[in-house]
Amino acid sequence: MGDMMGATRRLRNNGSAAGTAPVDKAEIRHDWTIGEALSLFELSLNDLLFRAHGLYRRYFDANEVQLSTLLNVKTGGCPEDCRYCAQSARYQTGVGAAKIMDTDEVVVAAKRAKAIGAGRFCIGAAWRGPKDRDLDRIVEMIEGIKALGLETCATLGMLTPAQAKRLKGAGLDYYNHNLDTSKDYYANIITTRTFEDRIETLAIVRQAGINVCSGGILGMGEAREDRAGLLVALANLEEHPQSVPINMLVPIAGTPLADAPPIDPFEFVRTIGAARIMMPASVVRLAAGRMEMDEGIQALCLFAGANSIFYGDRLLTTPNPAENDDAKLLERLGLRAKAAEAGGEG
Ligand code: SAM
Ligand code: DTB
Ligand code: SF4
Repeated sequence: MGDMMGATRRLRNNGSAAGTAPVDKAEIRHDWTIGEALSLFELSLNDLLFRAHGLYRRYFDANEVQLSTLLNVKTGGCPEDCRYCAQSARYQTGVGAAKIMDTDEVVVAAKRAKAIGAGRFCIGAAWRGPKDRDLDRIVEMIEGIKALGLETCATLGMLTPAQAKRLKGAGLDYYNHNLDTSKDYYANIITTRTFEDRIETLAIVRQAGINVCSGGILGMGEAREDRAGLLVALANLEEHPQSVPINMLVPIAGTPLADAPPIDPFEFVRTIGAARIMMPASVVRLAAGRMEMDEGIQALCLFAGANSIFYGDRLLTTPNPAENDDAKLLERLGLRAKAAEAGGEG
C-alpha cells in the first residue's frame, strides 16, 4: 500500500512525466524469487534494456535526473569492519579520524551544492550509529540544510526508534542505510553487524516516516546470484526503498577489497535494469564508481532506469566526476536536473 501511494504521488507530482497511467499494482511486487531475478540478468542486454526502459517511462519522466551532493561530516575512525571502507579504523587506508564538522561549515557546503544545481544534500558519518549527543549537532545541520530549500538525507549507521524520531522532527527527508550485498554473501564483507541489523534499521527509519534510501555495492567478488539476492532483499522489504543506490566498489588501498576483480560494466548496467524492473516506482541511483566508468556506460545506466547520481567532485573520501563534466554529460544526453521536492522555505 505504501508503495502504491508513493508511486501515485510521484506520478502526480511529475507533471511532465510521460506516464500518467495509474500505477499497476501487479508491477509493485514484494514476492520476488532469486530465480526470477536471475532470469532478468540472463536476458540479452537489449531485451533487459527494452523492458526496464519501458517500465521506467510508466513511472517517471525519463529525461530527468535527481542530483544529490554528499558531504562526510565525520570522517574516519569507525569501529566497524566493512571490508570495502576507507574509514574503518581496522585498515591502514591513510584516512585518519577527524572530529565532527561545525554546522556552519556544513551549511556553507550545502549552499554551494545548491548553487551548482543539486536538489538534495546528504551528510555521512563514519559511525556504527550516532551517540545521542552527536545527534544535537546533526539536527542543527539538517535544519540548516533544509532551510536552504534542499532535500535532506543522512547516513549515520544504525538508529534507535527515538533517534529516528528526532531526525524526522528535524526535517530529515531520506535516510541512507545500505544492505550492501546479499544475505548469503554479507558475512564475507562485514562481521561487526548483521544483515538482520540492517533490515531492522530500515524498519525503524520507515516507521519514523522517513523515506528509505537503501542499495548496495557491486564488484566485491560476489556472484551474480548475490547481486540478484541483494535486489530481491530490497524489493521484498515491506515497502520498496524510495531510493536505491547501486554503487560500484571504489577499491581502497589498505582494505581487504583493495584488489577485488572489477565487475564487467555490462553486468553493472544489467543490475541497474533489474533494479528498475523489480522496484519500478523507486528512484535508482547510479552511485559510487563513476570515475572508473566511461560515459557510454553511464548513458546506458541512465537508459536502463537509473535516475539519480551523486553530483559534486567528492563522494565521502574519494573523488567523483567534476560537476562541470556531469553538467556537460547531461546536456549532451539531453537530460535535465530534477528540482528539489521536499525542501524548506529556501
Ligand atoms: N557509517 C555509516 C554506515 O555504514 O551505515 C554511513 C556511511 S557508509 C560509508 C555508507 C555506504 O557507503 C556504505 O554502506 C556503502 O554501501 C557505501 N560505500 C562505502 N565505501 C564504499 C566504497 N569504497 N565503494 C563503494 N561504496 C562504498
Ligand atoms: C551510497 O550508497 N553511496 C555513498 C552514500 N551512499 C553515502 C557513499 C559512497 C562512498 C564511496 C567511497 C568513499 O568516498 O569513501
Ligand atoms: Fe564504518 Fe560505515 Fe565505513 Fe562501515 S561503511 S566502516 S560503518 S563508515
